[in-house]
Amino acid sequence: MSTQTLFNVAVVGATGAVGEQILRLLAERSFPIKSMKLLSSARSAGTKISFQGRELTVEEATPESFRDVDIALFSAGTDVSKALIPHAVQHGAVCIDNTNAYRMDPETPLVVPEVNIDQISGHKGIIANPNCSTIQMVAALKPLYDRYGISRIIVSTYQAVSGAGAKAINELTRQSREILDGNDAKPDILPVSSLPVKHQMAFNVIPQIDKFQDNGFTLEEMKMIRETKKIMGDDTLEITATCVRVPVVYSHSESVYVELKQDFDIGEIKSLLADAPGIVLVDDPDNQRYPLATDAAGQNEVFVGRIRRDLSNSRALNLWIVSDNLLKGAAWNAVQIAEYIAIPQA
Ligand code: NAP
Ligand code: 3JN
Repeated sequence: MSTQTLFNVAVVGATGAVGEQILRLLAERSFPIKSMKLLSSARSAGTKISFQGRELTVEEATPESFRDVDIALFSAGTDVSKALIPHAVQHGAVCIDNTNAYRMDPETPLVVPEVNIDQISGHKGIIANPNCSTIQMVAALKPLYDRYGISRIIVSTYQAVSGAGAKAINELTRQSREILDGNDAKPDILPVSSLPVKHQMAFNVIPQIDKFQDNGFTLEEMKMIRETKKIMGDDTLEITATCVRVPVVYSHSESVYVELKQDFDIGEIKSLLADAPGIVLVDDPDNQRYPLATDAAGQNEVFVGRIRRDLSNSRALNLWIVSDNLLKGAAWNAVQIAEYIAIPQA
């Protein structure tokens, strides 16, 4: 009889929107846990969270929190990851980082299991989870990349407010009520940036996610561009992105134009996607069936539809890609990686 190895696990950002989903998934999937440590800032230290039927107390995350931790999942922002991950690694923990802190570090694998799980074997204590908008796009495009090659991608995103954290969800709800009650909506959080200018999110569309860079793109757009090239292992890929916040609570949607390197058959494209791991094909225009944010919310998969050959370029196609940004875009991708580390694969 084989005995399963159990792990001391820490979740940093346990009180946040992503941390909550990580805890739910670890419990639901019976992750092999010896002990669980819930970490946050000093603000939430002392909060009680129920995990696998036990009430655990949240502790403030400090460099010493990682003594005896085997696997640490970080989703408390880039600054926290930069400050604490080196200590966690020094204490021997394998860190799965949901933030931008180490994604482009050449020593750190940037992993979407369906695309490049082979990369994790080279980790040096840190494995980075890509940005949510990147994850769902590369998961859907990988089968096409492998079969035909991809030369160019043009993506426009329609991102849910939950991508900006629990406070942004509250902001959309509050503003929607204010407007429906006939009052002015008071902008407070979005767009999240260091500048004091804020915009109404309810009944609006904001073409800014994260701060602007010197080249006129936002950081979210640059994350998509750089991360996609790193994950695909292809610096020659031409990519442009426009990232937009929409008044949706869960699931990011993306309109993606892709130029392939070879001629293709649209039926074969659909079959490839229907058979791809983690992808659900929803493409039945006759019956008005296509991926919807509301249907993807709460699901781990990436949903793809509206697949059609481009009218201006016969080697290009257009797709609509939708996935729950807190799940495949963050928590589920991280838990998948944790399972690859912890559980011997068949
Ligand atoms: P959130 O709902 O605002 O939660 C933030 C979490 O971080 C809370 O648990 C908070 O604890 C904790 N935290 C904040 N400052 C801290 C500190 N100094 N030390 C320790 N913990 C601290 O945000 P979220 O949506 O869960 O996102 C959290 C982070 O995950 C983001 O900043 C981002 O880096 C990453 N993320 C990644 C993706 C992705 O695309 N893969 C998607 C979403 C988020 P308190 O309760 O004490 O404030
Ligand atoms: O806004 C979204 O929809 C996704 C946001 C992701 C995010 C938010 C704050 C900080 C990130 C990220 O994952 O890239 C970060 C960050 O880690 O820098």
